[in-house]
Amino acid sequence: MSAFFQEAVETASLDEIRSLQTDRLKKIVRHVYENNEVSRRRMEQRGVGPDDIRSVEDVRKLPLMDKELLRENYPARLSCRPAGEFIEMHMSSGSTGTPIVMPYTRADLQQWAECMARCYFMAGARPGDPVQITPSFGLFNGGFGMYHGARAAGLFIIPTGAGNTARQIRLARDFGTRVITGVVSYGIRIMEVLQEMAETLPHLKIGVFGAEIFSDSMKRKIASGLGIEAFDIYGMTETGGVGTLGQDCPAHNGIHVWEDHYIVEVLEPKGETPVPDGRQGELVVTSLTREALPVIRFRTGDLTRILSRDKCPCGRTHVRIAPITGRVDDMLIVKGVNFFPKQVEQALMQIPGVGANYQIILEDIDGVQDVTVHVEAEPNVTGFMVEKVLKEALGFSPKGDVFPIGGLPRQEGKAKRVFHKDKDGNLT
Ligand code: DLL
Repeated sequence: MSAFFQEAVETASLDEIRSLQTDRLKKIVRHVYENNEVSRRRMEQRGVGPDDIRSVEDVRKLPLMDKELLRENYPARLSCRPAGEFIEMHMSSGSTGTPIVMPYTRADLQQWAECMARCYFMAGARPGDPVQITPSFGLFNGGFGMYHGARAAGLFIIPTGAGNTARQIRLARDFGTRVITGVVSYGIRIMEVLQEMAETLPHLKIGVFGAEIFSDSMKRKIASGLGIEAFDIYGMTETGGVGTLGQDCPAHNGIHVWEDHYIVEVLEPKGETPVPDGRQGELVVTSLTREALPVIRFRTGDLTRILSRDKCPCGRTHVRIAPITGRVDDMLIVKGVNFFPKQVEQALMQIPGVGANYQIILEDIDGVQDVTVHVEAEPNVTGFMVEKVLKEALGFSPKGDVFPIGGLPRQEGKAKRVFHKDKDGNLT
């Protein structure tokens, strides 16, 4: 069987992709302009309309949008279709009050399933393969997106949802799960429980994980701990959910973004100036094929860079971006040093005997930011070893505290890694 779900489009030439993007951009801008008042007004304020869009590059003429705009227009005032056409919705709550809602028409659901099915195929899943879907089935898009995609890819779905890891392992063993999907920290959880139970899952070959920072050393740890090939899947509520923005392929050299469905730009964080290929910036995304709420130049808040626009050894031609470094607002500044939580993860995971759970704790001591890293590890790992590795990686030395494996709290869903400690010692 072919290694591709949709070979013609996944391997289309650069010219073909550009011409498809141009056609689709013209259409989607007209669609949004004609069917949504808020968006039309925003375009008019910028002095641009559908007739000004003649090529992909003209995307730059359009106004940028952010999460705030989506929140202000809760529940669905940015929709371009009447609510009677919605057949599903998902929502992300984030840390501040008003949630962001993404409504789906029938066509939107199909688009999502197609993107997600491509990701499964790219990871090596084939019709009939048992896939265990471990994100929650609810407002979070992870569970349902992986479900819709698995339907389209013809997989055998084991929709376990989140939690009850011992039961997950039992089902994986009894049904021969070949593909497991989840948020990164749940992959870690399964790995730990398997180790505690002294079990292995010989049928398990493929892990599709995302939704959280995923450093290369964490990828290696999960891959060897579960005996699988691990893939990094990307997507977000605003673009239509998990898998819409793509995944890495077996060459593991960047995330292929599905360019027939999305245009990506990398801009200076919070600014408007494009950064050259290879340089890190904020990813900005335009949905080309969504009906209800296509985002136009949406500031994702995620930091990445364009890795390559060349044909990949896997045969695909869609642009590759680097794994996400972190969010624009995630950068920590301690003792004059700027760093991202991902750098801490990358450094910690290189210490033999260190577990996969950690916390970065920031505390204000007399106006000076102090940082302590808590990490789970085997008894042979000391705080001094942790401090030494962090000093090499970051250029300054946070305090390192080692906890036994299982000694740090776990959350369901996305793991929180950075905490602020207040005067009374409470972590928030
Ligand atoms: O997290 C979609 C998803 C579910 C992706 C399951 C992968 C697996 P949201 O809850 O809207 O949607 O959060 C989107 O999560 O802007 C990134 O900051 C982060 N994120 C998603 N995938 C990755 C990844 C889902 N592969 C936000 N690596 C995004 C790093 C990721 N961060």
